[in-house]
Formats: sequence, C-alpha cells, structure tokens
Amino acid sequence: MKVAIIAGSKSDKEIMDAAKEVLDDFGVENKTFITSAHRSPNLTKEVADIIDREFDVAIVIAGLSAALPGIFATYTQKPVLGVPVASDLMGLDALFSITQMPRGIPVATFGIGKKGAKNAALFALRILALQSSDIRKKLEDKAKEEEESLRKLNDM
Ligand code: C2R
Repeated sequence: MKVAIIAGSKSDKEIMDAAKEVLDDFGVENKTFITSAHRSPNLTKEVADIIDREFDVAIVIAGLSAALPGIFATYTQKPVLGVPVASDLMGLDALFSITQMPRGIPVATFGIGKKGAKNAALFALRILALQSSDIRKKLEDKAKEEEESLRKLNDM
C-alpha cells in the first residue's frame, strides 16, 4: 500500500514533510513529487498517471489559487486529499479553492498548513486501514497512547 504526497512547489516542502513524518512513523510506503498544474502541465499528467497506476491515495498540497488537487482528482479516481498552504491571504485563498470543486470532482479538504497535512496523512491511513488490520491496530494503539498521556497530565 502506497501513499503519494504531491506539492505545487518546493517552497511547500515543510508541509510535505509534516505529512511524510506521519506516514513514515506508521511504516507506510510513500513517495513525494513536486509538480505544478500551471507551470508543468505535462509533468503533472505524467505524475497523475503514475498515481493512478501505483498508489492508493494522493495527498496534494498547494497554495494560492491551488488548482493542483482538483487537477489530480480529474486525472485519477484514487482518493485525493487536499491541503491548503498559508499565504498573504492566510491560506484562505487555497482553502476555498480546494474545497469549492465543481460537481463530479471530489477533493477531501483539510486544514491549512502542517496540522492539515498531518491530518491528511492520518486520513490516508484510515483509508488504508479499511484493507489492512495492521494499520488499523496501529491507529487504535496511537489513539490509546494519546488518551494515556492526557490521563497522566490529570493524574487519573
Ligand atoms: P512558489 O513558491 O514556487 O512561487 O509557489 C504552490 O503550491 C506554492 O504554495 C507558491 C505557491 O504556488 C503554489 N502552486 C500551485 C500550483 N502551482 C504552484 N497552487 C498549481 O498548479 O495549482
């Protein structure tokens, strides 16, 4: 099972790394790609074809007008999880752009920046967990750990 992490620019690297960290932590195979729907349309189509053939889920990170997640959802039927990047407009531009897709082109939209990227990676794991009891168990263990750490804080 494989997850692709795609970003529109190398300037999005920090956000990509946030998603990658979660997947690496769970031992899930992943690969990063950088391509822009606007600046490298042919490369974008090639990457989309690779995702369509070889990957289960795509996390697509983009700022500004953020066409990229929608373009991927056009080229592949694999689930696309969109992550907006903060900008001079605080990332609201990308958030609205990614969430307001035309009918027929579904993109699951996450929060802006690193926290959104981490949740997108966790969501990708939940999708994979539908087919993998090993990943499901790891997600359950992680949730238990979270609760335990809060219990300790409260001495309960
Ligand atoms: P630069 O720093 O390279 O100028 O990019 C990128 O995701 C990045 O956040 C600034 C921002 O532009 C975004 N970008 C897109 C697309 N290409 C680049 N949203 C696209 O095709 O959707």
